[in-house]
Amino acid sequence: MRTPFLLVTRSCKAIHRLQHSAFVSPVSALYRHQTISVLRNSSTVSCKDDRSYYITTPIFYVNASPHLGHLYSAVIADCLHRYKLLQGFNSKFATGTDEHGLKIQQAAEAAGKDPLTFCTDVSERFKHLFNSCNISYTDYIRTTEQRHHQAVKHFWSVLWNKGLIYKGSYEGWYSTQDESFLTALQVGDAVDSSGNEIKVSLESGHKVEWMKEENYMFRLSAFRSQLLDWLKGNPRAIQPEIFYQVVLKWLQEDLPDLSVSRQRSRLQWGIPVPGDAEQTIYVWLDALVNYLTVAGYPDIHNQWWNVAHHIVGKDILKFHAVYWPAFLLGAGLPLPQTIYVHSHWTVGGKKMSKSLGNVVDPLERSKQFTTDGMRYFLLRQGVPDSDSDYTDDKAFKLLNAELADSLGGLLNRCTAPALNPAQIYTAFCPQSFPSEQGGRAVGEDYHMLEAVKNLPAVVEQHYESMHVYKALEVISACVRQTNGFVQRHAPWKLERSDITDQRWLDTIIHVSLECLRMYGTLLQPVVPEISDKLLSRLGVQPDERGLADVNFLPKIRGMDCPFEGRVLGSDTGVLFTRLDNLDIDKQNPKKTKKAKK
Ligand code: ME8
Repeated sequence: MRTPFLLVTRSCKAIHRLQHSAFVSPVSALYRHQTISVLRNSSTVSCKDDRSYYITTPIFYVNASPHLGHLYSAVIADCLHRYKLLQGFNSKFATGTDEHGLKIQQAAEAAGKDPLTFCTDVSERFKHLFNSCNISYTDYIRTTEQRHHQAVKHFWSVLWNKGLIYKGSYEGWYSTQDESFLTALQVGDAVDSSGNEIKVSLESGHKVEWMKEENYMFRLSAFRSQLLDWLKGNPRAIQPEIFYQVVLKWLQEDLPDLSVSRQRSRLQWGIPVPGDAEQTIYVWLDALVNYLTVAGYPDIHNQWWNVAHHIVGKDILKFHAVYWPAFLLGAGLPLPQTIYVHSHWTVGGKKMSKSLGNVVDPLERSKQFTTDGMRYFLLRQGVPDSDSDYTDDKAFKLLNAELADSLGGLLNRCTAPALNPAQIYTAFCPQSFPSEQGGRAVGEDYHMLEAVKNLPAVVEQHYESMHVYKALEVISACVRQTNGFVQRHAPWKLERSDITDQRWLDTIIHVSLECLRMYGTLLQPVVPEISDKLLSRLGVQPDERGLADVNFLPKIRGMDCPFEGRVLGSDTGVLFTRLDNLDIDKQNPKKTKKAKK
């Protein structure tokens, strides 16, 4: 039974190596693409059923409404999920809400609602945002669900039965806002808005309080060397690398045992410790187990749990890269394959906060910029390694330049009735554009073809490492090159009555449509609606949109092009309507002004 699986795995690796070699050697002949494409096709067939992929977002606290940063976490995960589906993986994608803990208990009290009603209301707001923004989750988990309670209790019992949890007492700092315990070194002095001296977390800036209570402790200290071994043996387990280094550093410092419960008298809103009704399970232990709950823990989690990848913001790295792997090692479960970490969005250079009045509502913005516009902006401008700054002005300029003018303009040119009166995928003429120079195409045109041919491998590498902005950067550069190609040869100036001119005109359009087909296919994970519109207009059917089908410009290699001669799709609508920034200012005068300060 084992051999076929190994064979499949090896063949997938071989394909990956080949794709990589195509990327590092851009001078490769156009023929090589064909080889890769055939292999890709076979890889999809042979690996499909064996290739599962499980991606998660953090589950979001329901103490406040969703903001731009939350949507960012979800859009990154959605992009990777869609990309894996395009590669032929069987992908599972979980998101949801984190509903227990003191912070939620207090927020519900302040709202005058019972906690569950309060959680349901806010959880629905997250769900609504994600549905509106095409976040194609396959499971939406709420920690108040029964299936999750069962998973957490089971997980706790496993740790308890292994002697990894003991009754002790905790004395130290606690931040309710972060639901986190802190050492004296992590705490500093500050003054609150009423002028009172307070202690705050140096990392988050949130207020901390001294607490002393009897509770259960997890033997975190016992896992330090195992965690170090894991990371040293898996240098790509935490990406980007700067965050991997941060975690290594943490593990070289003191790693005290961790309090994993709170007294029920202080925290009622949570899952009781099995066998001790006086204690409530610590909200982070409860929350982290959500990833297992969705995988089907404790009964049927193996298929998904072996292939888990987490997307997390930088502020919750320690919980995911230290506590969570330690809990999993304790429970005898595999560790996540990758923890992808992203940095934060600031607004006008400042941290988003209610008191500054600069919280960006992603739902409102996605109505102004369109859902795909919002997704494109976040992924094009969001850099995982460092914080990115949001302004409306940046968004509208970027979207107008890259989606409306560059990509939309290119489609318009190739499909305009003036240049393409038959409204078809025009024919490619090998005499006009031979595989080696000698026809009417010039050196720059061959460079463009080389860049577009290599695009899938380059984009794939960037998607795999969560550097989506780099993938979009190279796609955008290719779109510009294709516009340059059209501009250079000015097909509108060609003499249609001359048969060679007509053939060259058709070839220019054919090559541009092939480029657009590549862009539409590769952009699907980022802008699914725009890509659908683009590919439909090119007449590319839904079953021709996988990464294995992307075979670029086969005619130049003397092969058939299945699209040549096809009638274009009938939707002639604009791909992305130019945004008017005055509209944004009018609709949202106060917030826009503040954001620009
Ligand atoms: O931390 N920019 O939930 P959360 C980008 N419930 N991302 C941001 C951001 C910003 N300005 N602000 C927050 C929790 N985020 C826990 C997770 S998982 C088992 C439990 C990101 O609602 C943040 O980094 O406070 C995190 O990844 C996510 O939003 C959820 O934050």
